[in-house]
Amino acid sequence: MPSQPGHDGGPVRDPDASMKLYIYQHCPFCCRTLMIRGLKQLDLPVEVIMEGDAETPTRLVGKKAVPILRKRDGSHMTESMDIVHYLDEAFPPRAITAAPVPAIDDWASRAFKPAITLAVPRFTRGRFAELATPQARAAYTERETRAFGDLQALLDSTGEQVAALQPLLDELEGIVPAPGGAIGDSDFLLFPILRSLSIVAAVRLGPKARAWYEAMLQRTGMADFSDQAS
Ligand SMILES: N[C@@H](CCC(=O)N[C@@H](CS)C(=O)NCC(=O)O)C(=O)O
Repeated sequence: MPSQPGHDGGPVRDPDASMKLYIYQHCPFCCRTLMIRGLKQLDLPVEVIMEGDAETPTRLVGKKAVPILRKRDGSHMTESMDIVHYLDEAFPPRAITAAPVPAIDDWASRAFKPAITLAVPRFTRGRFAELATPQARAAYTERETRAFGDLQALLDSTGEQVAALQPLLDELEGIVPAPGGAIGDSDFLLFPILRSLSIVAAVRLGPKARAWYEAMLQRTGMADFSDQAS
């Protein structure tokens, strides 16, 4: 991946070239690792593993899971929040300075499933590098059908699901942090949920959540999925 200029126009750090992040572009857990990469403006190479490619992750970490980080010493680690903390410590100064916000952590634990259930059938039809071949898309669709059931039925019940999500989005308006504040672990739980929801055209964030989300998009330099929302 080419270097991106620092957000302030300044130089971009050039960490040890042996480090590499393996992801799926749609994956909310991988999103956490891309957040820390963006917040710290790390010139850390990113490789997309194809859906259906069990061989690569199994060779690296003994199981089919992303995200994966290849560390400086050439060893590999999994678990998104462990990778976030590892990268934050490996490249000072620390980006994560705020304490966790229990109300956000609790909200995220309740909102994750309904949000991902709305996003997943759309992910299976999305433009993502990990789905670039018919075989990869078929493997992903099969994986998500195993996990979520009939994906077409989920699409057909979008209206009911969005209505059921609305109280959670209303609740978020009362607890979402002000935009631009100090970064904490809770941000890594909240942002991937809202970014996943960007692929769902019928979901409208409240004004406070939208302000926080758009500020975080800018701070991380990340794109979301709103250009392929349906
Ligand atoms: N607890 C893990 C969860 C990671 C996870 O569930 N990743 C999904 C992708 S969204 C995965 O690898 N699924 C297995 C597969 O691809 O078959 C983390 O936070 O990193």
